Formats: sequence, C-alpha cells, structure tokens
Amino acid sequence: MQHLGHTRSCLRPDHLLQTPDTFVRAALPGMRHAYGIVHISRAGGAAFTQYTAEFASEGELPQAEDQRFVYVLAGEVAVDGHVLDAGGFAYVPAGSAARVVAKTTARAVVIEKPYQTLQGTEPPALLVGKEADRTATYLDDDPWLEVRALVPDAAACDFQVNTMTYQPGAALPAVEIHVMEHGLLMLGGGGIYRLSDCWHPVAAGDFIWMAPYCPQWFGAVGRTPAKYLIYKDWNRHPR
Ligand code: UGY
Ligand code: MN
Repeated sequence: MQHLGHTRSCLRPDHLLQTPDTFVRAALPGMRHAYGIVHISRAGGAAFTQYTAEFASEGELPQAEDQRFVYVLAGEVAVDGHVLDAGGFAYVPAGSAARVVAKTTARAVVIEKPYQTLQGTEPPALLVGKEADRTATYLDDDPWLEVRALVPDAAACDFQVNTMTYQPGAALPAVEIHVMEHGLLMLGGGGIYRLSDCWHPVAAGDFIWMAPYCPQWFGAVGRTPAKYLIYKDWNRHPR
C-alpha cells in the first residue's frame, strides 16, 4: 500500500513514537538466526537500549555486556535453560553466561542497561518469572488501571519493568512529569498518549520513548483493554 510519505511515527527532542510501518530490522553483532528492531538507544538520547528481537527457531542472542531484561511476546524462548512463553520474562545480570535461545519462531522485548552499583547491595541475580503470577496492584486505587511489577522492588535493582492494563475509558490520573525516562511497547488495545504538547493516537505494536521530564498522560480508547509494557530507571540518585 502506498502511504504517500505519511506515518504516525514522530520524533521530538523529548519523545519518540515509533509505529510498526517504520520499523527497520537488522542483525546485531553476535545474533544468530535473529534480527533486532532497535527502538531506542544511546544514539537516540536514552540511557538504555530497547529492541524487539525476532527469532527463527534456534535463533540466539549474543551474551550481553550489560544487564538485560527479556519479555517474551510470542513463541518460546529459553533463558539459561528456562523455557518462557508469551508473558514469560527474565532478568539476566551483566556479564552472565546465560544463553537466550529461541525454541520456536519467537519475538521478545529486550532491554539492556549498564548496571549502576549501589553501596551496601549486591547486584541482582538471574531471575525468571511469568507476568500472570505477579500480583496486580491498582494505580491510585483505580480498579480500572492494573499494574504488574515484573522486576523485584529491591534497592539493588536500578530499573523497573511493569505492565499496565487500562479498561476502556481508564486514564492516568494526572499528567506526569518526572526525572525517570520510559521505554514503552503497546501490547494491546489503544488510546491517546499525550507526550509533551502532542496528543498521539496509539495502538498495539507501537513503541514510545519518553525522555526525563517529558510530560505524559494516557487514556484508553476502544472496546478492549489497552495494555503496555513500560521500563523506567529506578532506585538511584539522579546526580
Ligand atoms: O510508572 C510510571 O511512571 C507510569 N505511570 N508512567 C506512564 O504510564 N507513562
Ligand atoms: Mn511515567
């Protein structure tokens, strides 16, 4: 289909909306039978890297220099021998020899970030889990806005990854402006994302990066819940 140069993708100094029509696939060094769609990285102004890995069966990621978080979107991926399917996730410490190997054709979110040590704590160990087993909490006690924290809320962990599920019509209670940056992948449904002074219609498959202090608000629109996976830096002094 000819789009005549149109896309919803949008790059601003404090945010990026990247829609699937603008995704570019490339094998990253050391990947075997896999491609990455790099959504954000240092080159784009972020302090972390987020990409979607698309695997053929037996596809594999190279060993990461930095700590790594993996969330399976489709298919089966083994992390250090633990087979994860959709909604399964893993935290892999920096320099770990744990292998990330697809057992089937698969897709996964990968987030990598240099680990920031914290005096008095030991770096976190490898962890695997299932989103469905994580306890749901409600943002500001709103039963229409469910949050599941995938990374343990421990001082040793220097980032968080949560899923947020909005019933149709639910919205963030206020415009947020905070020092943490976000990497966000829309997993289902859609709505309106306010980023800075832009109101973007968004849908499943879209990626968003929000720089520190980017004003942000989301309201779910449609007949099905809107759901996203969201990264933020956490637990460290912003010096
Ligand atoms: O955790 C957060 O900062 C989250 N409420 N932000 C967001 O959904 N844009
Ligand atoms: Mn936020």
